[in-house]
Amino acid sequence: MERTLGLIKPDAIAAGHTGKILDHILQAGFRIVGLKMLHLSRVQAETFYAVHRERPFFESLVQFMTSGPVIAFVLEKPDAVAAYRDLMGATDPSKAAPNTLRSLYGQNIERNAVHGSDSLENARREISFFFSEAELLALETPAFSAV
Ligand code: FUP
Repeated sequence: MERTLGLIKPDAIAAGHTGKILDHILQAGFRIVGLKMLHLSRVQAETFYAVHRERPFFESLVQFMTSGPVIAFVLEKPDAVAAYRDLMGATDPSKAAPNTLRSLYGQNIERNAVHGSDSLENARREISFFFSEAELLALETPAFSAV
C-alpha cells in the first residue's frame, strides 16, 4: 500500500470543480485518508515549490498558489504515486490525455487544477508538509478471513 499527496489548486476551487475532482478520485479507487482546506502563505508556497525557485515561472506560480484556498489530501492505493500522476495527466492541460483531471479542469500550464507528488520520497515530504500523523487515518489493513 502506498500514499501520495494531492492538491486542488485555487483555480479549480474558484471554478467550482472541487466536488467533481474528489468524486473522480474516489471513483478511480483511491481511499482519502486525510483532507483539509487552507490558504497558503507566501512562505508556505515558496517552501512547497522550493525546487522550482530558480525557474522563470516561480514568482507567478507562488502568486497563483496564494491567490485563494487550496484543498490538500492524502490518497492511499497500491502504487498511489504513479496511479494519481496518471489520473492527473500531463502538467500542461493541452497535452494531458483525455478524461484526466488536468485535461478536464485545467486552464493552462500554471493554472492546471491539481497537484500530485512525483515520487515516493516527495510524497513523504509533501504529506508531512500538510499533515501531522494524528490527522491521517490508520493504514488500511486487508480484511482477514473468518476461517
Ligand atoms: P507537475 O509535477 O506535473 O506538477 O509539474 P512540475 O513539477 O514540472 O511543475 C510544478 C508546477 O509549476 C506546475 F504544476 C505548474 C507550474 N509550472 C508553470 O507554471 N510553468 C511551467 O512552465 C512549468 C510548471
